[in-house]
Amino acid sequence: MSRLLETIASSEDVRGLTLAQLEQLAGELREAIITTTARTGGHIGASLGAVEIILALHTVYRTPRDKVVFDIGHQAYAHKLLTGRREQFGSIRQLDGLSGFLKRRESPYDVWEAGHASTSLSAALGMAVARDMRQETHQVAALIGDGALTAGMAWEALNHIGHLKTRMVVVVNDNSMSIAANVGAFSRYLTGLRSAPGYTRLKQDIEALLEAVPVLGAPLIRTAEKVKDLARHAVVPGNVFEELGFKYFGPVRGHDLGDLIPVLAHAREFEGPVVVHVITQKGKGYRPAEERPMQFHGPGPFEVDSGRFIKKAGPPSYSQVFSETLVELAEKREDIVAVTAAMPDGTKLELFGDRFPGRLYDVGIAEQHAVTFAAGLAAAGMRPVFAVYSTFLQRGYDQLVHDVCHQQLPVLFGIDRAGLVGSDGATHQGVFDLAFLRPIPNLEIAMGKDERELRNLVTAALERPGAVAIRYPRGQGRGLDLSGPPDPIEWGRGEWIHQGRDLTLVALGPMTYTALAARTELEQLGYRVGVVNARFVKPLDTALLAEVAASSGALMTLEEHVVAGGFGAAVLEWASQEGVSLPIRTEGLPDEFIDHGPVPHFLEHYGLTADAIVRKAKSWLGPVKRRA
Ligand SMILES: Cc1ncc(C[n+]2csc(CCOP(=O)(O)OP(=O)(O)O)c2C)c(N)n1
Repeated sequence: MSRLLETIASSEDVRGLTLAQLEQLAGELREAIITTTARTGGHIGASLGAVEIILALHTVYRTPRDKVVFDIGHQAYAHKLLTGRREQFGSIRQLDGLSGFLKRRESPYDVWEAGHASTSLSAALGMAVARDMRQETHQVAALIGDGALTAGMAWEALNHIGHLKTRMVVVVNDNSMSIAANVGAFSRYLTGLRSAPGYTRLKQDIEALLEAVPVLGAPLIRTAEKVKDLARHAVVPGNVFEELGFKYFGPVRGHDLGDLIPVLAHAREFEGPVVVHVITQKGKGYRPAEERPMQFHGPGPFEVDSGRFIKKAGPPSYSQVFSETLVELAEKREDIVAVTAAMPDGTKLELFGDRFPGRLYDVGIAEQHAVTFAAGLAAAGMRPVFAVYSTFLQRGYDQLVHDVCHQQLPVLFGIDRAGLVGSDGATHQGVFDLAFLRPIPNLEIAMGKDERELRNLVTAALERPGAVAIRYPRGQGRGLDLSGPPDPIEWGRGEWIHQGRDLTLVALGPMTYTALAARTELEQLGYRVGVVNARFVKPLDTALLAEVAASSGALMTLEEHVVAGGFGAAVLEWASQEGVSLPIRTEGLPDEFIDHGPVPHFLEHYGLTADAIVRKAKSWLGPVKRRA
C-alpha cells in the first residue's frame, strides 16, 4: 500500500479520496503527529482526537473558500499537514518554525488565529455575517471543544447566532476533557446527550445510506440531499441547542469517517445554524495518550515506544512552590479557598485539591467568572486565591477592576507564567500584566527574586487587607532550601543587595540574578555597580529609590515584561514626579508580539542577559573613570 500523505499538497487532494484511502490517511496523519511531537513536544492529545473531524471537514468543505475556524488551534496539527505544511511540520513550535497554533501568515487555510479558548464562534459568526452582507455563498464552520464551550464568550456567541439564525456550522468536539476532565453542568448535559435516542437512529440511518452508496468522497457528498431525512430523526426533544435556534445533529462517532462525512455534508447545505455534536477520544490512536490524556494534553518531548517523558529532573517549579505554600498556610487557616479556570495541573493547584478536596474550585475555562466568583467568596469572608496564567488573566480584566479592586476585596492572584513562555508563543506571553494591573487602585503587586521569596510573599500577602497580585515565572525555581518557616517580609520594601557609585541595576523578580551576574562582570571592568531587588511594583519602594538616586550616578531597570507600562515605567513616573534628575534607562521587552522559541534566545535577542546588560552599561556609562 503506497503512502498517501506525501501526495497531499492541499485540501483539494483530500476531496478525491475514497473512504478506505481517507482511513489510511488518518493513520498516516497520526503517525506524523506522534513522531513529531515526541521530538518537539506539543498538543498531541487534542490533535490526535481531531484527525477524522479535520479530514471530514476538508472532504466536505471547499477550503479555503469555505472558512473553517479552529477554536484555540491546538488541535489543528492534521490541518497543517493537509494544507501544504507537511515538510515544515517538524519545525512546529521551534524558533522560526511553524506555530503550534494557527497563523494567518502561515497559510490561507488559517482563517483565524487563537491561543486563548472560546473565540471561534464569535469569529465564525462575524465571517458568516460578512459573507451574507456581501451576498457570497461559501459556508463557515467553527470547530470548538467541550472545554472551550464552558466559557461565557462561547455562550454570548451561541446567543447571538441563535438570534440571527445565520447559516453556519458549529462542530462540537466532545471528548469530555478540557486539559483535565471537563467540569460543569453543561459538560454533564453533553454527556447526557450521548445516550439520547437520536444517536442510535442517526447511526442506523447513516448505515442504511452507506449500504446504498459504497464509495465515499465526492459521490457521497452529492447524495447529501438524501441525508436530509437524517436530520428529522436526529432531533432530540428539548435539546438546548434546538431551543437556542440551532439544528442539532448528533451525537456522531468522531473517529468514524463513514458517519462524519455525510452528516457534515448535510450540515453544510443547511440554511440556518447547525450544531454537529461529535464524540471523540483525546489521544486517539496512541495508547499512552489515550490512557493519560491530561499528561498528554501538551507534553514536552517523550519516547514513542514507552510514552515516557524525557524530562530533566530538577528543582520544583514556581507553580509547585506557590501551591505548596498555600497548602502549608491552609493547614492553619480554614478561610483559604483556591480557584482555577481549567488549569489545576498547569498551576499545580491540584496539589492543593489533593490535600483539601472541598476547597479547590475548578470553574472551567471561565476566567471572568473565576475572578468575580473569588470576589464573592472574599465579600463573604473567605480568602480566595486565584492562580492563573498571566496571559489568561487578560480575560478577567473588568472583573478585576470592577468586582475585586473597586470593592477592596482581599483576593490573592497568583500570576503564573509571568514573562516569556517559550514554545506556545505570541498568544501566551505573560508580558502585559504589569501594564494592565498597575493603574488599578487597591491592588498591590509583587514579584520575588526566587522561589523562597515567592513563598515569603504569598505568606505575607494573605495577611494584607486588600487584593494582591504576585507574579512568578514559568518553569523551575533555583532549588533553594524551603525547609523551616517562611521569612518575614517587610511589605512594600525592596532589597538593596549592593551599593554602587556609577550605576545601580534595579531588577524585578528573577532578573535580580541576571543583574548580580552583570554586576560581577562590570565590577571586574572597574565600574562600581549596585543591585536592587525591587520586589514590589506597587507600592513602589520610593524611599529606597530616593536613597539609590542620591548615591548612584545612573539607574537601569530590568524586567521580563514590555517596557511600556511596566516596572521601569513606574520608576520613571516616580522620577518625573519627584524631579529626580538621575539618568534612568528602562530595559525590558519591546512593543511587539513575540513569537514562539526558547526563552534564552529571546532574552539574548532583546538584550536581557547578563552579557547584554554589561554591553549596554558599558556603552551608556562610557569608559571607567579613574578615581583618586
Ligand atoms: C482563555 C483560555 N484559558 C485557558 C486556556 C488553556 N487551555 C488550552 S487548551 C484547554 C482545554 C480545551 O479543551 P477543549 O476545548 O475541550 O479542547 P480539547 O483540548 O479537549 O480538544 C485549555 C484549558 C486557554 N487556551 N484559553
